Amino acid sequence: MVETKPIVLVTRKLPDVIEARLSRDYEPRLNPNDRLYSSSEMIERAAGADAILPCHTESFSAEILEKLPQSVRIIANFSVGYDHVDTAAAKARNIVVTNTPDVLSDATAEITMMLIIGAARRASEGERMVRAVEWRDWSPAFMVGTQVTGKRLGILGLGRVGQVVARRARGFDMEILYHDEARLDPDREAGATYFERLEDMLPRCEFLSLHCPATPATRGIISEATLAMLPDGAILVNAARGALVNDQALISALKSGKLAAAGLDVFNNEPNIDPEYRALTNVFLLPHIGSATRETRDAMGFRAIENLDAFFSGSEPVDRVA
Ligand code: 8YV
Repeated sequence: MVETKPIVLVTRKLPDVIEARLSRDYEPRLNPNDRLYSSSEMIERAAGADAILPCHTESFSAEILEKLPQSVRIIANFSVGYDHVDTAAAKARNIVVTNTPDVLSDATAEITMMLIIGAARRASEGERMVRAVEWRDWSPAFMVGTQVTGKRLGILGLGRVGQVVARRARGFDMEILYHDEARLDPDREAGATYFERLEDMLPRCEFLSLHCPATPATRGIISEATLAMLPDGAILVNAARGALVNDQALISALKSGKLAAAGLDVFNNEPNIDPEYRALTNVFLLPHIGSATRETRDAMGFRAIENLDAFFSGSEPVDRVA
């Protein structure tokens, strides 16, 4: 008897090795040209599919989930963040949702360190100046930035990525402070100082790095009020989600000099970011590439497939989030 393979709608072009593995055990509907599907196109393409393997670029709001064909039983995300999925609505429709934690922590922590150093040492400004043939001389005051070594780094959300960032930052002799919903056990805390209240930590943060998910409780957590609590000349970095930040508040703090600089890999409304960021010299900008290494993208794909394998073999996917 020939067993039918589950049909998986793959919304984006994935690494070849992942698509090959999917083709072995599933009937994938691939997107070889990596065209961004509109929601209605995605819904159409999902007709008869058992699973969807999307990226954070696809939205699964309650309205979209409502319109998905009944055949779809699992959304196995190729991402650790799942703020693009309304998990309550997925549960209500009996659709299992999984993510890909752990495998992208190192890559995202690398980008975070790049943001910290790039923002502090004025990497964008310097790079642009050299390329534009505007580098004319040198003086003791030329391109002076903020030293990273030995500074206090506040981490908002000491989860998987936050803990790796803390380890890497300790390599720069940084002192680690953190705020999270609850204090971690001493092993994972590794000497970091816990603050139960964010407002108690912020005044001590020479650097602040965001590593919490975007949820109703954290959206816009970086606001005029919280930015005002940072010491003058602090540096903010964000490799988590743009939704954590109120753009107008951050842009004002960068313009006024309240913040010396910011390093941003994620934004509200990507890729159509607030255009004011582009004109600021004290912000180091990257296009959401936290997990963009060959090793990590492969690992994310395999992790998503592990979740599909578990689901279709009747076990509980290890990364089930809804
Ligand atoms: C990915 C991310 O590039 O995994 C996440 O949550 O933000 C990124 O690292 C993207 O989400 C892949 O879908």
